[in-house]
Amino acid sequence: RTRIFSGVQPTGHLTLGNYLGAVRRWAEEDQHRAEALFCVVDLHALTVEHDPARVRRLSRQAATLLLASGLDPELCTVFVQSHVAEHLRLSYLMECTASDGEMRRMIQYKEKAAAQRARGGSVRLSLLTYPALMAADILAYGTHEVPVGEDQAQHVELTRDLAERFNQRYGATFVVPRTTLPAVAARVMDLQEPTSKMGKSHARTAGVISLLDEPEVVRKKVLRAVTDTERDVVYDPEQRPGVANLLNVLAACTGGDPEQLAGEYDSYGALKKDVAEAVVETLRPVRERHAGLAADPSYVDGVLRRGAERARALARPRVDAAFEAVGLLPAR
Ligand code: AQP
Repeated sequence: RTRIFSGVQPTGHLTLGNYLGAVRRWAEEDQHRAEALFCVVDLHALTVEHDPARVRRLSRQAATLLLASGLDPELCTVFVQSHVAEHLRLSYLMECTASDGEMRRMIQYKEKAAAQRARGGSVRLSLLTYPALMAADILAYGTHEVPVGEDQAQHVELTRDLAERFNQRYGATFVVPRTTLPAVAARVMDLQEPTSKMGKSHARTAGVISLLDEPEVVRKKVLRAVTDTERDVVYDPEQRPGVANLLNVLAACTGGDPEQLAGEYDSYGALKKDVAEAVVETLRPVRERHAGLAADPSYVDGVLRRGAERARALARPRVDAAFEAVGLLPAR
């Protein structure tokens, strides 16, 4: 059976970008057609400056939001990365497989390291080695498909390279996984800065829609989205990224096609109004289910405990085999 793995970092409140780019597909498609594992990747949240209490709170919130988004623990496995030690064990073998040059070439590393330095902070070594842990997350489960947004595609490509290299050196151990991207909204852009992706750790939230934003807040953010000085509505991501982003979001929420939708509008005002309502309606069930689940943290804890048990049982034999393959003496 096809196996699917993906994750989300508890570095902020989940955004519309996370939802349209990844989480919605996990719930609507992936969990129904494959053996799927979805993970709150809390160890990755430690690669940048962090506040322990906040990471803890956001980890639980992310798990709750995954369930609120429709992940069904009867259909898939939902768990927290740090609960399954196999990720860290295998991560070290991935560090022994990758070169420092290929880590330094990662766009996310370059961007986040530059931002960290610009703030006068130092760059954690784990930010550089992040893709090794991500490769371990994926490869530990014999994953075939990794449903992510476009920004993570480069890391999955590196994971493929590492899997192939490991298999070649030490014998067939890992499945070589592939990325799956959504048809539209693979990269939702910040509403205030439509040339940057909408990110959950952005300090300025005016351009970021959180899954838990009240409808009024969503409307205000969409109506204030930056467009351009043209008047006609045309789908042109290169020249007119703000409008293209709104059309992509509308298409993703309504199941339409962004170019075709452009033809249906003759003003930005009308387009924004429809985008705002489409987003509010898309997020409404998530917000409602979240309220119920957040009131029952012991249910969420139980899901995560069972999820971690299942994940551990799936990962352990493959990680043990990898340890043996590289020449480590098995513990008997
Ligand atoms: N703007 C986006 N558009 C489409 N997909 C997106 N994803 C993230 N942002 C967008 C996808 O959501 C999944 C979970 O993201 P993540 O938590 O693993 O990592 P991220 O890409 O680092 O997310 P953020 O929100 O931008 O966090 P920060 O600000 O910390 O970098 C992934 O599949 C991702 O592709």
